[in-house]
Amino acid sequence: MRSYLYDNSDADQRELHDSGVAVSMEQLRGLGIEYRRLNGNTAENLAAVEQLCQERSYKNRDEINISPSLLPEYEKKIKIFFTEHIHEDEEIRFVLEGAGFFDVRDKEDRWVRILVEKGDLLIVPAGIYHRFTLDTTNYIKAMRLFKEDPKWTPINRPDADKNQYHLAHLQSIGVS
Ligand code: KMT
Ligand code: NI
Repeated sequence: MRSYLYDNSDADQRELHDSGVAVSMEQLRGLGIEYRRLNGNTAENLAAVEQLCQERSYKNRDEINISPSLLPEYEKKIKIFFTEHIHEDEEIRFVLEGAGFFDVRDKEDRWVRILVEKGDLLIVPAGIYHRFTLDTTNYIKAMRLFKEDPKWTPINRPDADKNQYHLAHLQSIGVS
């Protein structure tokens, strides 16, 4: 995991877009982002995932393979993932293979780019504007954790500007 301010250049979304300004774990926590590094063996990692699910009452999980050949309707999905949106539930992702970028909005509404790689578990809070892209290797395999009834429907900007989960998120990070 590595995070930094996005450079806002017009280059391919899959490039690093590293502005050179690092964003610390502390700053990420200030945005409501949680992060765990799971670098044990498969059994140890699964045990850690089980524990997290118990703590948060998560009942279900699945695995998604994102690559041009593995994901049905790849082009369409990639566009949806990279369109700025919120969810009314947190988004927990554990990277099993490959890599990708989650971009999240900071307190000044700038993009913070978070590189996630194998072994990284990221919790994106409900209500935060974000988006996702693969990197130039074009492959990620991730476990998605969800409650019984996940509210994962993306709500795009600006439709979510007045959404109660978005407003609650802004208040929780001290912006409102
Ligand atoms: C999402 O909701 O943006 C995703 O599930 C992205 C793929 S998971 C690495
Ligand atoms: Ni999302």
